[in-house]
Amino acid sequence: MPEPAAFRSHSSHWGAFDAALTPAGLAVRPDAGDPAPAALLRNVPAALDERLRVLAPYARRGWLERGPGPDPARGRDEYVRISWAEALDRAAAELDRVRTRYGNTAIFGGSYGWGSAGRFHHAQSQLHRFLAVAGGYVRSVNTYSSGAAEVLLPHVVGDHAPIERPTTWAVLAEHTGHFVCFGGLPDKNAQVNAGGVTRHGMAEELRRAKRRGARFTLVSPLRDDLADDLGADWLPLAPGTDTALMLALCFTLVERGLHDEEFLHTHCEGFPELWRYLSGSVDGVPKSPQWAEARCGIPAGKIVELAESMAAHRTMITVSWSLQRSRHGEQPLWAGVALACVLGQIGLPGGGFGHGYASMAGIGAGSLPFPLPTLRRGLNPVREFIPVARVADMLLHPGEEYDYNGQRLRYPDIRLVHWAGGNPFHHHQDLARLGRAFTRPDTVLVHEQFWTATARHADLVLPVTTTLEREDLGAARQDAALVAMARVSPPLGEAKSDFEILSGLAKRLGVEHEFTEGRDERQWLEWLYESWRAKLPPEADPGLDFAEFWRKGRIELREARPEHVLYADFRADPHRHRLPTPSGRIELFSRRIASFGYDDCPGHPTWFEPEEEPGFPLTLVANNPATRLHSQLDHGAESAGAKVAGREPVRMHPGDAAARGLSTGDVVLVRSPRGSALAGLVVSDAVRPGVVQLSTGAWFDPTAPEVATCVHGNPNALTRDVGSSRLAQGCTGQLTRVEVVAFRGEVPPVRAHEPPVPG
Ligand SMILES: Nc1nc2c(c(=O)[nH]1)N[C@H]1C(S)=C(S)[C@@H](COP(=O)(O)OP(=O)(O)OC[C@H]3O[C@@H](n4cnc5c(=O)[nH]c(N)nc54)[C@H](O)[C@@H]3O)O[C@H]1N2
Ligand SMILES: Nc1nc2c(c(=O)[nH]1)N[C@H]1C(S)=C(S)[C@@H](COP(=O)(O)OP(=O)(O)OC[C@H]3O[C@@H](n4cnc5c(=O)[nH]c(N)nc54)[C@H](O)[C@@H]3O)O[C@H]1N2
Ligand SMILES: [Mo]
Repeated sequence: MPEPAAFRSHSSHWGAFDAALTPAGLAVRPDAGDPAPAALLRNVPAALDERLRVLAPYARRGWLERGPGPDPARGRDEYVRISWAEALDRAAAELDRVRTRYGNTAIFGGSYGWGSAGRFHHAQSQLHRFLAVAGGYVRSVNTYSSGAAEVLLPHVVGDHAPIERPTTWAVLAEHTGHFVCFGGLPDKNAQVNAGGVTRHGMAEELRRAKRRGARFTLVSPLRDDLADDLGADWLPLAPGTDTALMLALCFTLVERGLHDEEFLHTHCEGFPELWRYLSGSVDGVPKSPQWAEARCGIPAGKIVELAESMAAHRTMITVSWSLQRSRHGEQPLWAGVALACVLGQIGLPGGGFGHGYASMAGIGAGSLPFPLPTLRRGLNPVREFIPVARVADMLLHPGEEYDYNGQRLRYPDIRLVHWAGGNPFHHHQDLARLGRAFTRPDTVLVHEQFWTATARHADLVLPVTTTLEREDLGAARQDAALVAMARVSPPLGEAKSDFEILSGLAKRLGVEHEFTEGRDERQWLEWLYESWRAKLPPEADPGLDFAEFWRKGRIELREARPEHVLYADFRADPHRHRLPTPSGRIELFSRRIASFGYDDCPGHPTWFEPEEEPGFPLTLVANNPATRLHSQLDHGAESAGAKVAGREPVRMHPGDAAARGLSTGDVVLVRSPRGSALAGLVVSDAVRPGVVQLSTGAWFDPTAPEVATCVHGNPNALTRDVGSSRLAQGCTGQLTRVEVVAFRGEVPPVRAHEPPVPG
């Protein structure tokens, strides 16, 4: 009998687990206390798959031979293996050349991306700390996740409370009578939480509500955005038309006297302005159920019935982040808030609205009352920033002006891009355009674990360890445990941690001590733990020193999930508990937004007719993937097992498939005005007619451009690179107009999972 493998505690954005290295590869066991471990755990062993790992530092041949400078070959060049010493010397010399010659405003260190779980080896924080001590960098603000919401919510409710302190699941399970779910509450997304999750509890809480008799309405183009057994009434609306439906619900409630006039008067600012628009006195168009039916495809009778049920029950309106990740994405969120105000249940247990339930496992799970061990990022002396999704505009249009949240800003002139922990050649829109943008800088530095499309656009690729090859502390604000993330494998090849790489660069730039503060990795973990512990309130002290914690593997941070109702105080006394908005109330009309004069984001929730693209009759939903986290571990078992004909599955309604002569298993060409992608067809009546769904994250594969922009099925080959509006400039990747046709001819192989260098 072989020795039983030693399982050690570990964690990921999709859950805690135990892992052991065995002769047969990495063995992964879900955390024993997790009631619903994520299927994504099946991808974890692929982290140690050597074929796709960057195993040594590499330089792009053109950059090595011709030196720094804009280069159209970036993205299609060869790579040359170099030593660590040479890689670090060259990277440090180039950082120094750029900052000396052009100043630190020529360095883009936004470096957006999820990286891995772990409080210390958080790639973006490490990079920001390093660039700050090296003189500063242009940063990015807001996220791809909820960029429109992050800018809009402070205008409407004063801060980000609906995302940071939502009513907890425990309260909803107990009190909500009717869940009205715009964008659903998909189990697939609640697998994930930034930083980790030790207890996947949402499904359980929804079932508790169901057993109590709660009713569910799913408003989404996809039927599987809410678990089957909840027995939801499915309203399959046309994507991008929620605002029309919400405005008509408001209209109906008021017209039938089902609105809460007092709440609108005492707790809201600007309902009279909104009503002038809803009633049609502004534009001659009442926002009636018939008006909405023509736009969203939900029958007027159904809309009236829904309005009546919402008024008759304790109703929670949930708006998923996906709704705001599109053109005019500010509007459905604002209209959702307005709808909740018209109903008047905000601040009541189980009533009101929520934004992002199920978009992340932690939303509604409650929040720790104290901070977590956190790496300080340091002070960045550079003031320039961009809204995160304007990265290609920045590289293509240095010096050009644009609008953002009432400010007129100018794009900086970037010479050096430094990225660690993100994959823009998966996450950004219109990847062919991003490819052109990436030819512009003098130098692109990328720290990566895998030969991703972003690594293949770098001039220097610096190989990074995965969490399995290093030690860290795993925890998230919305979770209840601190996990010792033990090392379970030696580093693959010559991989180093981001910390080690950046320490090497800092040394060469003469700021080693400022960066490391004289600690090695183990000492940092110990210091983060002990200094965190010292600041905890006595009742929260775990009573273990670092060595004891590390041996134990885990600390439970809190016993029970707290019960919290968003805006309970504000409801009870809107004068004592004013919201931090200009009026102190919820702003259904914002004088401040109106004063910006933006035609694409006026002073109250407004319907915009969709921008048609003739010849592209279908709407593509490019949602987050069920089988992986973004592009991470796309080659893992769970992700690979769902591919069709070796490509990302694209789902289509049977009627649309029949009209095009298509069936399940076909390789299809998805086209948009921006580009094209090959994908594998799945015919399904869970998809509304007129809609196709192709999730994000298949590794971008531009190796057969004569056939398609991407032959593997990354939807960002198709999406449009435009901001949500001049207000928020948020990511709009969720929705795009496309056509789908049968692919005829020889199907090119997928090369995304073949490294560009000899193995
Ligand atoms: N069309 C469309 N596009 C979208 C979306 C959409 O809905 N539609 N959604 C958007 C959203 S919400 C998001 S959040 C983004 C996600 O976009 P990203 O966060 O960029 O996606 P990931 O695949 O998680 O990329 C993380 C990368 O970091 C690497 N990595 C992991 N750990 C480490 C580490 O320790 N060090 C280093 N150096 N690297 C590491 C991984 O290998 C991976 O390549 O995508 C966005 N893109
Ligand atoms: N498994 C898994 N989970 C994840 C992630 C992942 O990559 N994989 N990513 C994480 C991240 S970073 C984020 S930000 C969140 C994202 O959280 P969300 O933005 O909520 O997730 P999506 O899957 O993009 O969209 C949710 C659903 O909205 C529906 N939808 C799309 N457009 C419309 C519309 O116009 N109207 C209506 N009513 N519905 C619409 C789609 O059918 C889609 O399935 O997910 C997180 N969770
Ligand atoms: Mo996200």
